[in-house]
Amino acid sequence: FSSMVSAGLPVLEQKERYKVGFAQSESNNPWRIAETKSFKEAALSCNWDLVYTDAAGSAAKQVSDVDSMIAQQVDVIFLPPREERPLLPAVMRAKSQGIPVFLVDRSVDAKVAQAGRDYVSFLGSNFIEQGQLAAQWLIENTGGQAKIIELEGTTGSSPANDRRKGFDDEIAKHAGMTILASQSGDFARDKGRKVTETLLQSHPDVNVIYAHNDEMAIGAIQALEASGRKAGTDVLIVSIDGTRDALQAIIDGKMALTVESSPFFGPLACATLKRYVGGETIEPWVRVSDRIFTIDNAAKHIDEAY
Ligand code: GZL
Repeated sequence: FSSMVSAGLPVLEQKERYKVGFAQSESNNPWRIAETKSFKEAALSCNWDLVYTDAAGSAAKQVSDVDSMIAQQVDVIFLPPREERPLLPAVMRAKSQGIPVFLVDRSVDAKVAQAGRDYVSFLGSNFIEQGQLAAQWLIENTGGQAKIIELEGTTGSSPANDRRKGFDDEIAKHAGMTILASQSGDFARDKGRKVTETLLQSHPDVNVIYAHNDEMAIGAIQALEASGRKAGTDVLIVSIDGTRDALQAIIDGKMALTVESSPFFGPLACATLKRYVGGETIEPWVRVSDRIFTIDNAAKHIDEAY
């Protein structure tokens, strides 16, 4: 019976149906919409009573959404913390109320909260590796010569922090590769377009754009074309996610590469919860593995994209 008590985490008793909270951060892009759909499908197939909230891009509202789930005494919470720090108190409050929290697709500041103690586990991709893969492809395909604009994701979010770290540390090893500017487009298409427009004014010599997600990359393509540049030839674009629009842009020769960052967390959440209630100790990081999409395989995978 000792396996049930894993490092002071709340214990969930076995029962027919669980009341499961999913506190979504926003629904402003295809990735978020695909993730939500995956959770709602999982709720049906996994016999959950799903309590769903949408914080509309506000970390503060996401905190109050989690608090309302605690008040409703859900059995478990799946949380994609919009930013690494503001959600920490809510994660701690859930634990103090005996509600296990699984972080999905984004994490919290590891210097403050620990998997296996404050929350059960982080289910998600390796964002540092995603940044490294994008950098390594560029190094191989530009001969180590590039003038780069970086479009960062949501400020303070773990994917933005880690995709920047993974990419920048790799690029720093090549003197011929310069990051001219790095600015947040908040993972949003139109902000990505606007930031690219502005940065093109101050860096007309740019020949590579690295976007932390496909939505901003698509926005960057719009800005490049509005400036009379040819996306894909005058400027190479590398990105992350693997959305349908990105795969189409690759097929059209406007984007060179996107590193997959799967949004389909529903089945993994269902399987991991089953393991947890079955008494297993869950590893602190349940890793999602990601593929790379280029002109060689984009057409083959576009039908599974979102
Ligand atoms: C990654 C996820 C990111 C996606 C973006 O797990 O947090 O948030 O890469 C989304 O498209 O906005």
